[in-house]
Amino acid sequence: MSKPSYRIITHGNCTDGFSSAFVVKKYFNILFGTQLSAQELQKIDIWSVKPQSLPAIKCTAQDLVVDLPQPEQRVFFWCDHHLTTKPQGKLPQNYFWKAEPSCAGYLLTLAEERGLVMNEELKAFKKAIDIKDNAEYTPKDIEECFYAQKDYKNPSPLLKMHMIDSLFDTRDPALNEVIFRGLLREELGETPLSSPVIWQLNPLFFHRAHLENYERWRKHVDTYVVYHVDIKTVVQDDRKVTFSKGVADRFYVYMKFPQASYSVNLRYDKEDDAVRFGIGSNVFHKERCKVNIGELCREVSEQFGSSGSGGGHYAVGGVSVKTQFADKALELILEKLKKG
Ligand SMILES: [Mn+2]
Repeated sequence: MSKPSYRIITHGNCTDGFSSAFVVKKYFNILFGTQLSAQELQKIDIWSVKPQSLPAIKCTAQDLVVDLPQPEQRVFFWCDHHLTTKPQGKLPQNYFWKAEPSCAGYLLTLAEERGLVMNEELKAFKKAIDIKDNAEYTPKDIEECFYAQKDYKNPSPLLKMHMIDSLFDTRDPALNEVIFRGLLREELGETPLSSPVIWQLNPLFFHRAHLENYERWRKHVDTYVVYHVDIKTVVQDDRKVTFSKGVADRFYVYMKFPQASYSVNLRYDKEDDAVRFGIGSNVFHKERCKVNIGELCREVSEQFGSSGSGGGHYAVGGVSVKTQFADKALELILEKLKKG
């Protein structure tokens, strides 16, 4: 009888989702005490999905679900770190949840408990993905990762993770998916920072395009972004413009309005006929965040969206609401942020 073939289901289009799948595949034998051969490890399939699409997948007992909500079916392994997926009560064996900065970092900790030796590269990778997924940037980090640099001779691990992210954060969803899954299906190095298959694609080209797109976006957003002094909140309502330019730089508003506590952005999502909200607290001043934004997003989704369409972390979150309720949802969000 052939051994079961495993499948890793991870958060698509996301560096932490990518890194989580990477860690699980690379350190599979350490994590699970198995002795799969290189060939068997190679056969592990990788799926990338949006959190809201997970229920549509029929998961099996050979699935490993990472950086995503708990699936309905019993799976081989589940690991997440989002506040909104916090489980109630005791978890079954091989299920893990902890409020860690990143899922990939949490997985590395689990692997370390099972014998993985954290060398310098692994530590640098963990630190970078923790900063990136939990938005723990300093203004200097932002300067390095979101604005063009004089040269790229010595990129920091954090900048390298941004370059990798640029590979599957292009404006072409099909390309993103092909690259995201394709890279993870190849033979992996110790971490993404040193995986030959990733660097063969020359991420710097993708990153430079990304930076150019950030610049176009910043110039365009300057024409309609609004700062509400009384709520200390920046509102970027993309419904006000008929087109978008470039690629969103989600930290720009805090470079432009350093006095802000929160920012809210909203855009119409044609594909789902819904309005997608992103809410965040000032990334450089998280101490100003007095509202549990992940909770707020969940609340908003229950009132104006569908359950499961909203969530996130304490200081950042997202929610999708029905188009006709978008103004009401914005009103509620601003009211809550004002009180907070
Ligand atoms: Mn994550």
